[in-house]
Amino acid sequence: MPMQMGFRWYGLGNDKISLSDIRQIPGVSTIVWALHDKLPGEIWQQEEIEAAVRPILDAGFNADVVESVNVHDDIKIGLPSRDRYIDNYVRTIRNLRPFGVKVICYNFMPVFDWTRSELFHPGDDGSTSLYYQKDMIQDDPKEMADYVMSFTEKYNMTFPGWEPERMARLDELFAAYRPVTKEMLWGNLKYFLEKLMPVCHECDIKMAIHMDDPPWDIFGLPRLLVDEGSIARFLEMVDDPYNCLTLCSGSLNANPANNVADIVRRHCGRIAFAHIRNIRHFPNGYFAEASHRDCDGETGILDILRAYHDCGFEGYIRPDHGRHLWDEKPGSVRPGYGLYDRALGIMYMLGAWDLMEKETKEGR
Ligand code: DNO
Repeated sequence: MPMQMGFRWYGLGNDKISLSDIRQIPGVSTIVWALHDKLPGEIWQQEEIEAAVRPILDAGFNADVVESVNVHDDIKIGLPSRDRYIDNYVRTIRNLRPFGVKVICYNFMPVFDWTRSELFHPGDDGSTSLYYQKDMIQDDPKEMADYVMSFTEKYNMTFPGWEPERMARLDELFAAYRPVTKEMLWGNLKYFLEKLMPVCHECDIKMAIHMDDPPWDIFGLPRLLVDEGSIARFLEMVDDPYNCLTLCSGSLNANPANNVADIVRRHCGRIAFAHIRNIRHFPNGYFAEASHRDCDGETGILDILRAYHDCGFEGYIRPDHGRHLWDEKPGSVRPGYGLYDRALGIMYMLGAWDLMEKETKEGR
């Protein structure tokens, strides 16, 4: 099975981009989807899955990758109630099986998913992108959470991992996570995955953990998947072919010490899903998200693609966040998930990939 190109789509009525728009981007076979109105811990029912997947299949795509089935906080915290939520997760996996789902992307970050200080930061060329200003994400999570939530309220959109129901209980959540050390979080992740592996085998569905974004502790909350060492620990901890990675180049390379191409070469067999994103670093430690073109950032996009190609990567790949271009403004586009820059990113990746394929075929 060759590598398959995916595009993240938020669903009918929830994404301004249409499936027919995506159809016109060359090379996309997979729609990366989810039930975006589900809270972490809820069971995804078959009728709901069917309603979400039907238009995707009808438009000629596969729906092989779900991003995300979010993990309930009680599982991450390790509360006795976790078993009930793990049972729900198992039932969701079983319900996804008849629709041909092959990979579930999820994360194990406490409280917040990805974290940024600015959603539409202007670049030199007039585009905007997600931006991280270190000193704004330090002591008090309220300011950042208020900024993100005021955006979602103003423009009437939800972000996965930023459910208003959870954000309204921020103090309570922080208090619940306070006793959870990094080692306890590792233990809770192991417990969760060990319970899931049998059903993953039964359903032929891989669990693919997303890297922590950014890859360091924030607001005193521990974060696990941050570098090569922690990735190796994760894979050994539950050493099972269904325990896999969503290797996100941008998340990892927010720490410039992470060489993503090396990590790909070391762990390619366990990467089920690749997120490709380029980061531009500033000397003060701030970073912005850049176009996928190698020289527009420091992530090493071409080396990463070559590493995947050399390893014979057969998983799913998608452009990750793009910049917002042309008419894409706050409210008309989800931060990071516009149409244009992700489409350009796909063409860049496929250009490099096709050339490598051609060279291999011709023995060059
Ligand atoms: C950011 C995404 C993440 C990812 C989750 C997976 O845009 O890459 O939000 O979907 O962490 O659970």
